[in-house]
Amino acid sequence: LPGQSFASNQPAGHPVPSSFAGPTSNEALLVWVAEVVALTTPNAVVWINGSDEEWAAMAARLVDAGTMIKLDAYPDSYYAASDPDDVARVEGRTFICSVDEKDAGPTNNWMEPAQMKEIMSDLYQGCMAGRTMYVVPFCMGPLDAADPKLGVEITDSEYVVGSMRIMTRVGDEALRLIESVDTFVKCLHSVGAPLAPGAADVTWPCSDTKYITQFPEERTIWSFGSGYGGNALLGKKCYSLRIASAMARDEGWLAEHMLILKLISPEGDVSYIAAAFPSACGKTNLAMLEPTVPGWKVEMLGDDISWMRFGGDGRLYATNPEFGLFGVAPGTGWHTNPNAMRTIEKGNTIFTNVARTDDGGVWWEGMTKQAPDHLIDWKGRDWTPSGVDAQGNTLESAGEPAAHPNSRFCTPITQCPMIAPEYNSPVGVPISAIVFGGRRKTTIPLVSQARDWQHGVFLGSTMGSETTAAATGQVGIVRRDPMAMLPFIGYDAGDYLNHWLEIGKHADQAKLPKIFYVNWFRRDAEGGFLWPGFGENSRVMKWIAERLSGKAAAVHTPIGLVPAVGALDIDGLEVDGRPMSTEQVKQALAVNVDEWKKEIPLIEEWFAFLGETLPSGMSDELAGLKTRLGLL
Ligand code: GTP
Ligand code: SPV
Ligand code: MN
Repeated sequence: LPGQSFASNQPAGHPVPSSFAGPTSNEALLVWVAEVVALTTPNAVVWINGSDEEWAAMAARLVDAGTMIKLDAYPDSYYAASDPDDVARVEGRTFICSVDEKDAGPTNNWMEPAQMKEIMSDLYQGCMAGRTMYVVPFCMGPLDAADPKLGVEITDSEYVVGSMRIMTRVGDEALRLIESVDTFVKCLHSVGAPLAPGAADVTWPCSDTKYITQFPEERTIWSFGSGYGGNALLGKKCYSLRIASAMARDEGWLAEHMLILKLISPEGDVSYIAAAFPSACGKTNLAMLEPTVPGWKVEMLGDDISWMRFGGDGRLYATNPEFGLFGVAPGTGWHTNPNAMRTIEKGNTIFTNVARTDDGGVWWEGMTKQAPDHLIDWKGRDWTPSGVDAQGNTLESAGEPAAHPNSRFCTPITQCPMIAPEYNSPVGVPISAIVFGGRRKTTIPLVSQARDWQHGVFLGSTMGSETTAAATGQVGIVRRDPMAMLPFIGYDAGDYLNHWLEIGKHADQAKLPKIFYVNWFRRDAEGGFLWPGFGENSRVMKWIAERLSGKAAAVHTPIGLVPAVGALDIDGLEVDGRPMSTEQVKQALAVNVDEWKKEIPLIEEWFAFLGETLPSGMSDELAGLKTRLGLL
């Protein structure tokens, strides 16, 4: 089979081996499945129908094979440990293979589509030997959407099937839609570890060679070599952000790395808010916020991805394309995110790279203040808080965290006790505020508001954040992460910012969401967090809601509007059991001109890197900021 033509649109009538015919009459799908079978040579092909019985049988086989461990502490929950070298997204191996190099822009890796297909077709050749190939039809977003976004993931990983089943709407209903709509995104995934006849399998097959590749013009995804999260669950970042952002540019909507929440005031006023924070910077936690401010309530609609389009009334409506939560485990506990704990407790969860307790439960750093006396760490080794065993011998795991910093829980969104009843609405919810936020030790105040849409786009475009364990590479380095989308923009970043400006221009200005910028992660001189975060972030959300309703006061600063003295409700706010001092609140909110003067060259360097597609509106905003800081 010539690698080049494989998975491109084949003329009808291409011979389909009858044994792979499958439960569909969709010719394009059957042809594609047959082509992948011929290329990857699996032992068997299984079409996933999405039923509970199907998963029960599959999970039982996975437990028998040692791929997953059944957890006694929660119903129908499983534990998987990845290969220690396959623990996060691999941005360096992620490509946007647009036809034209300039359409990938300076922020993406690029290779000519034909060249990439040749390389990957060689890798795919026979790569499923000895394994079962699964065909997973899925729908991103509600099945009754006017324009359902469909996909089919072909994968040789049972872990991927089990996770896709939680994260997306999988199975027969999606397949029926694929038949009637007749357009779907082809998502090809292999762990890249063929099994020789009679050879023993490992618990987490993967390959040292990894490629995560998007072909935006063809709306096609090819992934090879990794079984982990965003590398392998192709409905998530590859489809719903990289491919969807290119669709959204063409069709006039937004595909964003954002949570969606519903904020309800004591009077019952509702604001829907979307917020973009980079990976492992607080989306899941804010989405499940349990307010400490009396009378305020939050409900969750999504924790990672938001698709937003204008409704007939001129407002921007958001839907969550996902159906599950793939949340960061470390830091999640009853004192930080009780709603996540309640969601997990209900079961039906796949945990990856967490630690296991002696009673068949799970643990990770931050779940409880005190670690249990004994754990099996994510590498399968004995672990104790002291690093010594009962005999006084130092353990191999000593000094290491018990759970990987990017360990995750994968759990159905419907189990979340504070999910908004309208989460499954095919039209979505009207967004009143968009919040950007990074992880910054300095400079960025707790909260500020953009003066207008263009200024808000500027704030998002210049956002910096410390890197986290969600992607491989060094952690804690401040990098620019526009709208928290740096690793997920499926086209040129300057064009992306221009698309944001266009969205603002085409709308009724009064109906556009107001834009805010937050930072939960500012530090004091001793390195401690200035702001207690988590439930206390409701104080910031309250200020945002009251800005929308015109109730809260703000003062102009060179960087935007910040809460006026007394406008942020800090009534009863305590840190470590003591009232938070007004001095500390001031420090969290401070706009420090000297810090901002240091930020300017970083923004200039970033804008220069973006190059000639950077919209002039962004340079205008930068010049305005410099003027206000007294630098021009
Ligand atoms: P992805 O799923 O990777 O996109 O991440 P996310 O943005 O959903 O991040 P998540 O909410 O899972 O938070 C990541 C880490 O940040 C966890 O360890 C949290 O405990 C921590 N975190 C979240 N909110 C706060 C906060 O308000 N203050 C502090 N100090 N830490 C927080
Ligand atoms: C992220 O890294 O932003 C995630 C996890 O949400 S992953 O699915 O791996 O992309
Ligand atoms: Mn994410």
